[in-house]
Amino acid sequence: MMVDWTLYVITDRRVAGERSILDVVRAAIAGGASVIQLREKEATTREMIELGQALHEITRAAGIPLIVNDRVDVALAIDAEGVHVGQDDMPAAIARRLIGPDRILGVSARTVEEAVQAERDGADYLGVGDIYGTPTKPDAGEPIGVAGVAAITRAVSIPVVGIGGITPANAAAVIEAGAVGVAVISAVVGAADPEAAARQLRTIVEEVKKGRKS
Ligand code: TZP
Ligand code: MG
Repeated sequence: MMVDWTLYVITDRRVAGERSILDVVRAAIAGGASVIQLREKEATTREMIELGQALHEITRAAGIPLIVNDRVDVALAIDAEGVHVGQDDMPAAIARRLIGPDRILGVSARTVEEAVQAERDGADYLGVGDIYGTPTKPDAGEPIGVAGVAAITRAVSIPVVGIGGITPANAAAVIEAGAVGVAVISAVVGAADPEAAARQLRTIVEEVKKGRKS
């Protein structure tokens, strides 16, 4: 599956607040989100499945992939296009074995060493960060900055998506450092107007990518 990594939007019901996360995701897609990740750290398994099925209907209709954070079982149960594992989750090589060759495998990396190992273990793409310091993941560690992103993009040949504290003000630098897209929670899910926020981020990323090609 060819994936457009430009704007990768990650769910968080807590950040969505009073609003329905499904409505927020619909708006994000209308604004140009090209990948959706189901990431709900405080949901029960049953809630993950139900939310995942509802999200999958929306992403399928839009023709974009749904990736499930952490939970290989949930990804398989809802027939999601992919799964994303962190360094404390199921080892990437085992996740790859369980999901098979065709589903997308994403791995979080914050160092060159982790990135190279993830590529070897069968990752299709990397989520690299925390880049700028995030309000959303308390255990994200010290921000790695765009220099960290550049070092990793030089070391691997799979696509790198930047994550962590990304906003319209700092997104361009992530792409200039070699990432193919930006992954965000707050900047879209927490925005007053998620559709407009997504559109703005997408435009910024596309502008930098256009300049890189010519
Ligand atoms: N991994 C590294 S930073 C982060 C994750 C899941 C949170 C990103 O959220 P935000 O609100 O876009 O900074
Ligand atoms: Mg994880």
